[in-house]
Amino acid sequence: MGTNSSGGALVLYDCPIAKIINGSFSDNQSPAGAALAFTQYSETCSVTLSNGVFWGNSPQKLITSGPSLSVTNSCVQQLTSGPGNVVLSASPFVDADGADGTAGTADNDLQLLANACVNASDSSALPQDAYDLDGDGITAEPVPYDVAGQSRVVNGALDMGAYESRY
Ligand SMILES: [Ca+2]
Ligand SMILES: [Ca+2]
Ligand SMILES: [Ca+2]
Repeated sequence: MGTNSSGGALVLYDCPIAKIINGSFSDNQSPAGAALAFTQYSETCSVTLSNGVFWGNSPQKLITSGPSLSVTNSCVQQLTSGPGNVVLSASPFVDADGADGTAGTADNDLQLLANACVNASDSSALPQDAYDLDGDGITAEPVPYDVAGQSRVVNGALDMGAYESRY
């Protein structure tokens, strides 16, 4: 969650070649690209969003414009072409602004409700466990944990977003 003049959550400068995998973007506000913005880009740049969840960002739901942008296997609030995307009609999160009703504070819960974002993303997009987070001596395996330190893949299939649900 963020508020910025350009790119509420993230601004990519110059010619980004970026892959953003399993991110959860909620309640970001910016006049230029609510969740993401790009500056000084050219159309030869390439940004891939895979397995993400985007909800409640405003005024634009995702971005206004940018380089070649590929959105795949993500839960989105507006129609986005690309394989595996799911268009949401309600918040996918347990409680995005928490008990205090304010986004971006410690009581927010961006874990997934039982919905179409669960078990519907692409585990082959997960990065390698380069830092051997699970200490098994194997780096040539997918990242084993979600953002909360729980198992990254549960019930045999990867969820969209930063938190893996128990569903
Ligand atoms: Ca809150
Ligand atoms: Ca490992
Ligand atoms: Ca799962």
